[in-house]
Amino acid sequence: MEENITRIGVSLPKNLLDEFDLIIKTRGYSSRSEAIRDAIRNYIMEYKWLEKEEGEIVGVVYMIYDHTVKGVSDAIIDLQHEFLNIIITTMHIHLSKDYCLEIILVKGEMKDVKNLVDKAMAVKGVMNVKLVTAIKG
Ligand code: NI
Repeated sequence: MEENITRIGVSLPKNLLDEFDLIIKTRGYSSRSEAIRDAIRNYIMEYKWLEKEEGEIVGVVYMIYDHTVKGVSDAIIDLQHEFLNIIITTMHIHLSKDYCLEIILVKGEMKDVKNLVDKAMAVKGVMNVKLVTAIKG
């Protein structure tokens, strides 16, 4: 069945697109549009999953960021102080000359964890934020 298709124009940094193209080629996508549709579906699914969860959880928040972006390290520290009631511990790994990985162990209400994740995603210089929940109850 043919879906209603809308065309959109998107501006992307070249290196981001190059990397995306490389991945979709490896995964065997026949077109970039198809891969982008899948990526958007995953993004929506992940968001909805986070929306639905309630109650107390134990989880790990991973975030990758470029520490050379002005203010990003301070913003991440400020954020963690804001959420100190749900943060058990934090591990920082220097991935490369520019990139850092922050692993935050959290325990608390899902809505608070989600709030932390949303705010982390909005920090300029943060490239990727993932939440993996270990226990939900
Ligand atoms: Ni670092």
